[in-house]
Amino acid sequence: MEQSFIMIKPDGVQRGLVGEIISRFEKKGFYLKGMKLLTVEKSLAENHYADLSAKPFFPGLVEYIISGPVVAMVWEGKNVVVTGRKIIGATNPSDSAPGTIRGDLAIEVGRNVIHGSDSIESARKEIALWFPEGLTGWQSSLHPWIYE
Ligand code: DAT
Ligand code: MG
Repeated sequence: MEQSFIMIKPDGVQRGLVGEIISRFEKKGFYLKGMKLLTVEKSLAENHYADLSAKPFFPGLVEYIISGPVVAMVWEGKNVVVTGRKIIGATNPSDSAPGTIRGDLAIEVGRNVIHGSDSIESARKEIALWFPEGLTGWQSSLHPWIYE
């Protein structure tokens, strides 16, 4: 089934939003397939955001991501990449709808509390980058209550 890489950024961890954020994905019906708390190496942050390396905000973005521990996760489910982005909300919290994570919990684009993969292809790359050790396999017994 489809998977997405979701990361609670250092501000989300410092602000005590880990449980709140995980809850939103859990309650939706997505399955947690990988999770770890880690302090990010600069090279990993630069690699993760390589597509943005020419942007003026890139150095600040990398400093932010390495400024404290993050929670790296893999969530699984039907359309989890696109639906995960909807749950997260628009990149700039000024534009994120109320009810979304960024719309409810963040104010500035440079402190927007969470990352989510933007396509199935980037999810595949990001999961390989952040979980080179692989994932623990398990199946939720709730499956028939969530999917018809
Ligand atoms: P998203 O995180 O919604 O996928 P993105 O991939 O375009 O957005 O950018 C990655 C992160 O970079 C984003 O979460 C916050 C930061 N960022 C993006 N645009 C920015 C801007 N104009 N100024 C400052 N930070 C920005
Ligand atoms: Mg992105």
